[in-house]
Amino acid sequence: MDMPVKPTSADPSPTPPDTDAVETLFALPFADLLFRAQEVHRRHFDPNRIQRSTLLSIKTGGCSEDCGYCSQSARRDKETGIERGKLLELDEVRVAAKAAKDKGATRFCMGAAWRGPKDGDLDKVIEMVRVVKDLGMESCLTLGLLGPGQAEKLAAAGLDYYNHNLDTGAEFYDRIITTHSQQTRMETLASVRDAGMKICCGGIIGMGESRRVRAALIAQLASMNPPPESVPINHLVAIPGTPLENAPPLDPFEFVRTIAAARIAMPTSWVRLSAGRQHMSDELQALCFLAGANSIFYGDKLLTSGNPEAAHDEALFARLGLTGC
Ligand code: SAM
Ligand code: DTB
Ligand code: SF4
Repeated sequence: MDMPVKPTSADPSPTPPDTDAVETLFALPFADLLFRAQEVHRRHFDPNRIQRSTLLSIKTGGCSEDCGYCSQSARRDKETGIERGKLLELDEVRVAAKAAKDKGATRFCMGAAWRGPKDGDLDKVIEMVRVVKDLGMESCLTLGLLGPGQAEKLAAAGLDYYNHNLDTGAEFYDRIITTHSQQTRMETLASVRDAGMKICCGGIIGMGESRRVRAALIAQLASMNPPPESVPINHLVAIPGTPLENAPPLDPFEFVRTIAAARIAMPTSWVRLSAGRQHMSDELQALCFLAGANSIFYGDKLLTSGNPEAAHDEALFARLGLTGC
């Protein structure tokens, strides 16, 4: 039977759950939580189809911000060994996007280690968006905070998605990042929405936050009106030299619970099993798909860290009867 791969409007989303309600989901017996997530997932998506996005770092390192998980902050490039790069040339982007398309990715996401783009840089990035669109792929950018008029320029260039994560629950935010507030990120998200683009917004799990903080993050994402079309759930990649290199290990089932809670709270969003897959077993990834994840980053690199080889993902898809979309 053919199942819809796009959200349907037949079943309007109920009132989004608040933090208490999401915490109640987290506390369900594992089998009950996964059953609930599967029910919701199957109502809106084909459970056997997974969207694939490929990432490219178009400007690496030297960032002014102090996000505790990130290898690209200028404050610790000696400790992380990340070399500062210049903005990539258009041809480098074209070659990488074409290779991603040939491997089966349908969206190409370009990330820059900036607090936010300067207007001159934005013009160059807009040319990159055109290159991606000309290849027939969906485009996504993550450039940091946007200034006045910048979201409109990106929308006018045809950008499909802007990625800007809330990263963690509001009450935990200043334990991880001090150089900007979560509120400023909400303002950028509002400007992206007002300009008419789709939003990709999620967070990172495994930074030493409590379950309550994880539930608050999911509730905050679900309360956006409308919720983000794409919700990346990253597992912290504990990068040597960053303040979070020794973050306490997370119970893998707690990560699966977070995916399930995101799926139930945001029934029609694409939930992406994002950073951290390189350290996950195939079995754990399969549980994440059962919990309602239906998108991945695909290709052997994220921004500065590794990701499973495309051939490995293809083999996993074949073993699980999954196909791309
Ligand atoms: N500078 C821009 C910004 O901060 O929005 C764009 C690039 S930034 C690297 C994009 C996202 O990558 C972050 O918001 C964070 O969620 C994720 N990220 C960065 N480092 C990570 C890590 N070590 N583990 C998991 N996710 C990470
Ligand atoms: C997102 O939520 N995760 C991606 C993308 N959006 C930009 C980034 C993951 C970065 C993982 C660490 C690294 O490779 O430096
Ligand atoms: Fe800079 Fe983004 Fe890394 Fe924060 S997450 S240090 S803003 S590149």
